[in-house]
Amino acid sequence: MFKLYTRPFVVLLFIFVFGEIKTSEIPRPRGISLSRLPLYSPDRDFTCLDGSLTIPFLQVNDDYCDCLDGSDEPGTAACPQGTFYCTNAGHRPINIPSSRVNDGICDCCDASDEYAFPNSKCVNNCHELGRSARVEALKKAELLKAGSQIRSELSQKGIQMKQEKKEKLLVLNRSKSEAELIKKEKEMLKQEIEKLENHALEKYRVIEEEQKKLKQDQESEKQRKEALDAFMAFDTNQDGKLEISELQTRPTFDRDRDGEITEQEAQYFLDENTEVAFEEFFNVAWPKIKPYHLTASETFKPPRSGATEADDLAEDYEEAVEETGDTEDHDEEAADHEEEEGDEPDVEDEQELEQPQESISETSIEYDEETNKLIGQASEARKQYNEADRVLKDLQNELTAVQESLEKDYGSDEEFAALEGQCFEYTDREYIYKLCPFDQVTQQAKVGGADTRLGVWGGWAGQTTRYDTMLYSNGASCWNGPQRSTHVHVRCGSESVVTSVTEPNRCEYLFEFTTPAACNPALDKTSEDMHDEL
Ligand code: MAN
Repeated sequence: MFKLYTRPFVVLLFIFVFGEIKTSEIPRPRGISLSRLPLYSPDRDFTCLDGSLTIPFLQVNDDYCDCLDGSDEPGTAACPQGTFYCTNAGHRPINIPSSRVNDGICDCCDASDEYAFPNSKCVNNCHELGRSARVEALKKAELLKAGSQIRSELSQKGIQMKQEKKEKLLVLNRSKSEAELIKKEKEMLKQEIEKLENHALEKYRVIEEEQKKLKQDQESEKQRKEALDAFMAFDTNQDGKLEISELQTRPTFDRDRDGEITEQEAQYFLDENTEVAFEEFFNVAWPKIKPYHLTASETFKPPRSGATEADDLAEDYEEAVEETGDTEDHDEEAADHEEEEGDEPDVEDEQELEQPQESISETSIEYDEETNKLIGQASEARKQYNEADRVLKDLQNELTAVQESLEKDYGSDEEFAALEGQCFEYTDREYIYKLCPFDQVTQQAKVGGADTRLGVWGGWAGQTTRYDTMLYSNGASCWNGPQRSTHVHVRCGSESVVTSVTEPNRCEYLFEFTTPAACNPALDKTSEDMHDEL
């Protein structure tokens, strides 16, 4: 026996070859379907289908509405809530609101809704329409047949992929536990050796401190000598004090370069004093004088062509100021820079770790053989620890990816799984769109530029059936609007391809996508329609 309900294409073939089963020849009241015929029996009174009233059968279709549900007037427009059944022999029967009966507009292809006007323009074209509908249905059934074959293969592949992922998850979990142990072990080794390394470096820290201090002392001695030389040179009367008049003789202090050094100009360099002895000079006057002094002496450069004297002075001044290293701004910049570097990713931290924990000196300390050996061993231990840490992180990432993938819904039979990892493009006049199922949707202007994300995988959002629409949400923000999002209609087709892209609302996109994965005979609408007709 035929299992008609599971083989729609066989049914269609049958109908196509032998023609439709004629249901129109059985007499029945106008406007009712064959299935309701037993409810309308002329040899007894009629009970409204909602049970509210029983009336003589003669009152059925008498163009007067008796029943609240309109069931006594299936063939007239008398009841506002009634429905009229068009048999449409040769094509599909339909129900129309009975208000459309005899309204001068052809609604049924068999013209049965316009019976009051025998000369109306309505003609019965059900056979013609039915024929082309059946050809269409046949084509669709063939597509469904071929597609469902591929769907089964895709489903098998999906099931296998899922199984493989489950197995991979087990392996990864085992590897992760091992990697955690290794990391712990490496961490302990590192800590042990670093302890020894630190201990060995301890004595060098003292030496380094001493060296540093010595260097600082030398440097401040140099500064002081430099200041003293300048003081003695400016103190022309050699009285151990620097006075305004002594500065006024030197063009270096002509700040406004007008050829004259006023008392105010000179006083500025003495920090508003009238005279200063060396200590005061060193503390308050020298920091002001030094940049000008350096400009006028060793850092002086001949003017560049095109540059004004003022430009040159400003440049020389800046260089000199930098050399003195006493401007707050510069210190702040350096601090900012260091902070930025502090935000750098792990790579740098790792590199740092490979160095001895605290750098002893960039300069001249030489470690003894034992210390060098310990530094080498500690550096190797840090390297191994970092490597173990990296392996663990990689495993964790892989594990998360497999877990996430296992949680995704690839269809009732895993039939959509194989689409993941592929991308499907569609180009219109302005943009190239890319659908990467279960991942994201992007848009790129044809003229180039960066991709705009139109959404990331957000799940299935079908209304009729769960798997007929995909949703991609949380895309790039729309200017002055919401985040972009995309709905993808998924339909049965012989191959996986995006057939159209539209933007029904600003920043809301609609893709039409066909794929054999959606050729599910269990959900086919055509087969249901054909059953109706039968
Ligand atoms: C871009 C594209 C369009 C979108 C506008 C909104 O031009 O993403 O699809 O409508 O931005 O401003």
